[in-house]
Amino acid sequence: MQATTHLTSKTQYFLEKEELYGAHNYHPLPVVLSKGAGVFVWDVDDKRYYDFLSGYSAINQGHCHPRIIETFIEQAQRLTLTSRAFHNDVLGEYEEFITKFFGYDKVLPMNTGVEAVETGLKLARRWGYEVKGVPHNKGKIIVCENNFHGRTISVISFSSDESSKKDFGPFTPGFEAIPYNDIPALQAALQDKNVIGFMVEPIQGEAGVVVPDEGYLAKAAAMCKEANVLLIADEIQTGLARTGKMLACDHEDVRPDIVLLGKALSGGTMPVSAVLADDEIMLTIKPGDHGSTYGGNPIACKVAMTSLQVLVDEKMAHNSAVLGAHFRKELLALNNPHISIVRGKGLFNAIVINHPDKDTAWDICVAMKQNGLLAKPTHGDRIRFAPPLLITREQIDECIGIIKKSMESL
Ligand code: IF1
Repeated sequence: MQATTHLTSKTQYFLEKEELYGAHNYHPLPVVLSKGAGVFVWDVDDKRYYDFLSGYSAINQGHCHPRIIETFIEQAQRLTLTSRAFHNDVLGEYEEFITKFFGYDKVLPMNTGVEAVETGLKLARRWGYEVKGVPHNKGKIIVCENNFHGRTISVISFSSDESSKKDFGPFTPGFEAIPYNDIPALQAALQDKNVIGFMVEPIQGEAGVVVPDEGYLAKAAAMCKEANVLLIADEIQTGLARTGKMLACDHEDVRPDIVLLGKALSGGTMPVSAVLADDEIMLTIKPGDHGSTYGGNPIACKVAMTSLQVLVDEKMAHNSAVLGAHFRKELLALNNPHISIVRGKGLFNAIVINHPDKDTAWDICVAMKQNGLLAKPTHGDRIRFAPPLLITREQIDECIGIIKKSMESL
């Protein structure tokens, strides 16, 4: 039975509005937030919480980062959108900035993460037919079981999560799922000459922060190169300092053929995503072949440059690496019998709860909410812990105390 908590009248007021007028496509924790700053958020009763979800890693730089907000306001008062029908004085500056930042020839700017995923798949298919020479409409892209790449019909077509695809068919063909972190399975799949690409999360987020074996990405990259297959890294959640490096692929010095970015590319202010690739791939798309109304808009471009610069200036990748290791060590030191697994990289972590009552993970999150920390279960028995990357060691230690107290309260 899922634990319930006393809700104030203010909280109830907002929950009831959402229940009455909004689609029921989420099951949020019963908390109504109204303010955020750094690692903290406040609810409508002015109660303060540590945010250990960070907008699903879109808020790596912390809530309402002053430099990012200042950039947003400045550009919003100047020019918000030109569409790509005309040029503007921001897009080229941004394209130069981000391509040099990550070391790729070109960028294709989009908005949401799933649009970057769809764009990456279209680029791979275009390259497959026009450069690799795969017979038309015969191209295959390999993905991993338990993936999460977004919620469009094509992307859920290769999901292994029944709840995200049930009764949304018919689905888009041309994808083959193999087990994650399984080199022999990838080797077998790459035998098919019609394979164009391999799309993978360097760490599977939605699956509960599943970290592959050391060397998996490097071996996969080498095998893809050998097979003339594009490695497409979905760094939408693992990228931008979250795992302790600017990109999670950097842990193994892997340079993907296509990099997908989103979420923290805007520091949690607005949807900004990007696809990075070199000319051989990127120039297969010609004028008019692909685009979007808001893709590469001036606010997005300015905000993205500041969001990236903030990660560097405040050494957030280093902080993530150091405090992530400390956080996992302290979680293990709790020696709580209900924590069966602690896993992650940098400040991208999760615990797996082993308890006969399937609502335990939820109940722990409700208890942590009462004690001032917000986190949410994924897949029932896993709790993801992903605070903003500017958190301090003292704050981590306080949060370990909250987690300890909450787990012992059940
Ligand atoms: C929801 C999950 C996380 C992503 C990766 C692409 C996208 C996502 C690796 C698409 C988005 C979000 C979506 C959000 C919850 C959250 C999520 F639980 F759904 F899977 F973070 F793990 N690639 N992930 O993680 O990006 O289009 O959303 O901008 O849909 O509930 P988007």
